[in-house]
Amino acid sequence: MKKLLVTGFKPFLKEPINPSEILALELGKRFSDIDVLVLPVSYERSFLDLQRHYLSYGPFDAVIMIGQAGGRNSVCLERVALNWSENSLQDEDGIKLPQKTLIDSAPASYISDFFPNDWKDELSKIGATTVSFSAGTYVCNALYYRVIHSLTQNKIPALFVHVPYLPEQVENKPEMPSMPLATQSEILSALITLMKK
Ligand code: PCA
Repeated sequence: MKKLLVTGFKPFLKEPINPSEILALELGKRFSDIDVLVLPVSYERSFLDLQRHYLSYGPFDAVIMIGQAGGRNSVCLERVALNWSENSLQDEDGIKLPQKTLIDSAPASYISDFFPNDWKDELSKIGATTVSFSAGTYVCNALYYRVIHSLTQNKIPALFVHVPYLPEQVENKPEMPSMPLATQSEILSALITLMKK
């Protein structure tokens, strides 16, 4: 039986909820054998919290990190973790990273190549799912990069998954796409089942 660590993020930027937190907690109830962690939207503390859990309760066979990507209309399997920060937004600690590499003298990117493109097709039968080539340049990408570089070192699968807004988050944003929680949850559950195989 494979042991998975699944993480979500707290709400950020004045949003009252973050679907990734709700999903992580729900998945923890659905799969009694996975470890679940909800992380602060902090460059430093998100990594430190994940690292502490990983080293204290491992070894793990895979890590799935979930985050919200408002504006996207599909669940995005992130193929690339980029060694770059460039974002005008502060994190919840008030930190704004300079426009530079996240880790000096480290590879420009890591590619999560363990999952075949077929997974996207299989998950798309449940709801819109795509393979994305940019996890952005904010806290999610920074976490993804540091987890692969410093923890998993590509020895076990690590995957970042960005999810759209929930319908209640876009009630006053008519142009914004969203996806019901039940659909997001079914896609993530199917993904976990694929990763456990
Ligand atoms: N999404 C942000 C950070 C936390 C989250 O859920 C991001 O995409 O970087």
